[in-house]
Amino acid sequence: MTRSFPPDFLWGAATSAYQIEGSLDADGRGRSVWEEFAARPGAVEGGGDGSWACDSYRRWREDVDLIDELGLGAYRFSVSWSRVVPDGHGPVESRGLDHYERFVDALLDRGVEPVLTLNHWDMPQALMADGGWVGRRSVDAFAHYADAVAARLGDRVTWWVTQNEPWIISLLGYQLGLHAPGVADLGASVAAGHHVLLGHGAAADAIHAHAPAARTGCALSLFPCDPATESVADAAAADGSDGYVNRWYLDPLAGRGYPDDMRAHYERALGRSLDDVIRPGDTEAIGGRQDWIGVNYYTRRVMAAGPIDAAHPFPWRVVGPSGDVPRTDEGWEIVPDSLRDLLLRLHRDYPGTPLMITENGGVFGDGPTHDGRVHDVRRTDLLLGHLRAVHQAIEAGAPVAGYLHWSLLDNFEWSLGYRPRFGLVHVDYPTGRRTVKDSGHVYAGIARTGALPDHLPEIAPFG
Ligand code: IFM
Repeated sequence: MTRSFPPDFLWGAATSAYQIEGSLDADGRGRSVWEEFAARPGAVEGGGDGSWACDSYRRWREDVDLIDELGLGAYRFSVSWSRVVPDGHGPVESRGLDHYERFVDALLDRGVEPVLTLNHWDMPQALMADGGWVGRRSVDAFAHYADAVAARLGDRVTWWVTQNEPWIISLLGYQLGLHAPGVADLGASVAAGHHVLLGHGAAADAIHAHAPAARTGCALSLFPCDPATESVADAAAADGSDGYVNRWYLDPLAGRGYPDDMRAHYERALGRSLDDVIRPGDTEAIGGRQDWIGVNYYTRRVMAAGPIDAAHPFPWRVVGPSGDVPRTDEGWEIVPDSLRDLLLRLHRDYPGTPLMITENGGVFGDGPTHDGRVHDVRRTDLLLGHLRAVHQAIEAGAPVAGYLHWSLLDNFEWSLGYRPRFGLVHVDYPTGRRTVKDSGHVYAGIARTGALPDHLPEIAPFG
């Protein structure tokens, strides 16, 4: 049976500026929090940073050709905040905007829909003077930046992602200190997450002021939370974890304010009210500006109840699945059915809001073999499994507008450096050489036809 997707379904792939661009000093770019963080000994596995990455700031034409060859109808990329407002609050650097304008025009010339992310984590380092996202001034700085990008590109970009993964920014950047800016403080993480959401609201307003027809959303890292056992305690742990990871972001974006259960967990853990952080009017400033929900889905969380202690501010633990389950090379469980259920849950709980898979993929280390090709069979399987799940969700009524695979290219995976490879296209980092992997060829066939065959034709490189 061949599964056909809706004719206007967007087939695409995703990347982000810091992870692929390199050229960190070009065209007046300012220093970002990631250069600062990556320079800390031990912060990045292998000691690398984004200074070279895939060299895409210079090779962007080659990347547009690749997107075209792959037959993609959409490409999600991020504008580097530090290229546009190098010192965070001050003048706009037009050379940075010129670059993205050329890039967007080249995509449009090829019939590729740009999906533009404003914040994929490379905040200007200068904003750390006010605490980065912990400081409320970050919201104004972000609105200033969004205004500059929308003034330049609002006439030609329809799909805007204001923030990428607010929970990950809050968790890894400010609660655990594993990402830039390397802060480890629960209270700071709550303030940062809140300001990221206020930033979404302010940016969406700035975008709509320039482009009333623009469609603004956040890309949320959504992890379905399943109980490890049938016990009541584990069910409560899964629900609590869902509040922490998913509902804390979904509900305010939908205009419902923060969920009471999770607010109570935070206030208990911090020993104080959040009233000084979440102020009157904030709920209204965040909500009602979400034209769609961006779904970044990789895996689920299997949860058990556990005691609160210094390392666990909440009464739950991630315990992982029991038994031998399929995993990526990074150990993440591969569960396509959870993506289907997640899409249906979003459709049920936030009815009428279009959904787009803004990221989905996995780490598989395959590289070129004797024939010069990359036979990444496991990535192909992961891709097909998840596309089947998306198709099932659509058949059951979920309004899914598109699927953007993470990632187009192997790239800089933050604190894990260059080891994990997520790309449909292999990148040889010393030379920058790109080789489309077998999964990329398979995806190209699906994107061209809009259909998912049960049996794949033999994989043939383009031409
Ligand atoms: O590489 C990241 C991306 O920047 C944000 N979402 C998850 C991806 C894989 O870890």
